[in-house]
Amino acid sequence: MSVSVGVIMGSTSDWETMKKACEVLEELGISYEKKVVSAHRTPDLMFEYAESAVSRGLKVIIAGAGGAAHLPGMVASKTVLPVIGVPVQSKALNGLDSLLSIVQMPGGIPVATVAIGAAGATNAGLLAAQIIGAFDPAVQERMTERRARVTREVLDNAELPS
Ligand code: RP5
Repeated sequence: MSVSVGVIMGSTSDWETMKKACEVLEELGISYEKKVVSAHRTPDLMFEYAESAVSRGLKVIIAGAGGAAHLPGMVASKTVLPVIGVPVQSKALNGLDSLLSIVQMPGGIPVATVAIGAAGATNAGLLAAQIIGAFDPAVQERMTERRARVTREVLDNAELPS
């Protein structure tokens, strides 16, 4: 059976952030692959990855990058699969550069952009699961159970020390 979600990132230095997306996918039992694919350093590989994604059976691509973060937008331009962009927190500008590079796509080529850094990567994993879950009742059921667990955990810890 083919892998459902492709998790790609511009550099090995993005892994610390992007592993949050993979952790969520693992928790929800969604098959995924992970790979460094750089828009700037390996542009031919990026094109090949995006162009072959549909035929390889991927359903969603999560792409994380920092700085001049072209990866999600360029991948989105070469596939009709939904692309979720994760702005990795950069050193120089704290990820604002990554966010603006990813979120400000011109009309016609969408990238679903999440928050900067680890929270964004976690949400990218969840959003990918929700997209898969819309067509896979078992995944949707696991998402529903996860939501209920998170709610329970908050309610169980709602009381603050006086
Ligand atoms: C981007 O440049 C990567 O996505 C990474 O966030 C950033 C820095 O890359 P390294 O210099 O750490 O390889 O392409």
